[in-house]
Amino acid sequence: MSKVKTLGQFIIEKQNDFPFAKGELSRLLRDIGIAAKIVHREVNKAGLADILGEAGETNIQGESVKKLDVFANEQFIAALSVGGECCAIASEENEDIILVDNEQSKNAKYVVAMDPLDGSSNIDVNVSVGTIFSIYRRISLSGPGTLEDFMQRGTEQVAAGYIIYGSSTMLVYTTGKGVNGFTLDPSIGEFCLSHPNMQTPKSGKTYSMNEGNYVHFPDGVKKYIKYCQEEDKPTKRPYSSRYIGSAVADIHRNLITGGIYIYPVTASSPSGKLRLLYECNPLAFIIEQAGGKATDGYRRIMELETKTLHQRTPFYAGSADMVDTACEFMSRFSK
Ligand code: P6P
Repeated sequence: MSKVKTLGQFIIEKQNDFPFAKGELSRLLRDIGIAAKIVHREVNKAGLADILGEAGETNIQGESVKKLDVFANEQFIAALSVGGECCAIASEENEDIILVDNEQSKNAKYVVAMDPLDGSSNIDVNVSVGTIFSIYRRISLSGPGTLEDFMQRGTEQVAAGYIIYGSSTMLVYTTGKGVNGFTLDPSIGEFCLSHPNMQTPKSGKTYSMNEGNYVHFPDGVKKYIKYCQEEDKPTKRPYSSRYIGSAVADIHRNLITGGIYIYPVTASSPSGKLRLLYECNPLAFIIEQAGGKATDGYRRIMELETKTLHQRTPFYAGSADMVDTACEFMSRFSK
């Protein structure tokens, strides 16, 4: 056990990196870790729906069974509310912000934006899914949080992370001083440091996108796909196409092995599909901190103006050299 460093130990240790830290952010990250363990437990038995009951029905214990994204949303809201360090929450599952109005929370320093269970349609086929979170300092001075507290650029994020519920459950986060990954050891119920100081390769051999939308892709993306498929040994092409349909899983794989994830504008998603506030900005923060890049095809994701809670954006993210090449194609062929 002596070699194992738990998430809690790591957070406290790193708290000293912030001279004025009084522990609020540390407690906020701890609260997220607690909810992640509860969601992990439910995600990992989702396949037992026949026994446990389908969403919207009651299980053999007579309890109502919730859809897992609803369950995950409730767990993260509960953990953040009880923890007292967050005054408002924005969630993919909720149209409007959720005010945390208990005595301790309403003057808390932070707000949290999250996608509680991204890719949840994959649950039924046992494919990895994830939670994405983004933490900002509030702009409003005191009292209940406000919508304005969330209308900040990604560069203002204090911390960001994701939890991937896959062959193992991992929590990966950054506070702006590098990226660290923790793997849940269910035997002790702790996230343990397994991927210290994660750095993504400058280039890779994987491109991830839903090529089923090819006919509606911008010309720059079409040209980039053909570039990925050309034979060229010096640049290790052709690349491999790997697309899981769960951004956290695709981004996590590409973060480790190198690669690029692209969700461009399409006919059904003319502004892109992914959400700026609680998907693209937090993933971009992590990817940049690991040495990668994240753009909308032209501009740095984290510099885009956040105008609405559920605003969508095209997303080109991953190994720096691959994102640069894809954006060159966009500049040349899709001005
Ligand atoms: P499509 C999941 O719904 C998600 O938001 C991302 O996690 C994933 O990469 C993408 O949408 C999949 O979308 O249109 O390819 O099925």
